[in-house]
Amino acid sequence: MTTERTLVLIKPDGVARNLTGAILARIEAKGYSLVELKKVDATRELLEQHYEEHVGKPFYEPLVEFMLSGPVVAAIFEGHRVIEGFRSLAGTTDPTTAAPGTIRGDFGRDWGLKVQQNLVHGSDSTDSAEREIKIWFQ
Ligand code: DAT
Ligand code: MG
Repeated sequence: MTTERTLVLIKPDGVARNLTGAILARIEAKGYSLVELKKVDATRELLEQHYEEHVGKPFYEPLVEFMLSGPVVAAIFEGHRVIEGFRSLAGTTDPTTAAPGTIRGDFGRDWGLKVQQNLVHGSDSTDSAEREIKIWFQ
């Protein structure tokens, strides 16, 4: 068994709606362990690194503005296959159609803005988890 780690962010919409506890509880209830947790006011520099794969896309600037609109909660969770396990728990990117039972499907919807306000971020591979954990927890 290999213990894997992932970076989870509760985005400004999740924090502003007081869903931090509910979201963390779902991750713990699935069986993953909290390793680190902090509330952060992200900077543009930090977000440029975090979202470097999306630079130049039409939603990039609205995404960065959204992530700067309020505090974020950053967490590291650990467990066997936690990267894909958390992505499954989070649901697909568009919260309108994310499956019921997922975090995005149960708590999110489209607010008619240029960016999907979808409550959470989770690393999508072991490489991005390692990279993102370094960015948020140096
Ligand atoms: P995910 O967060 O599911 O990994 P992603 O990495 O492709 O999705 O995109 C990062 C974030 O950017 C995503 O959580 C919400 C926003 N986003 C992605 N695609 C979008 C689109 N077509 N329109 C608006 N916002 C989008
Ligand atoms: Mg992504």
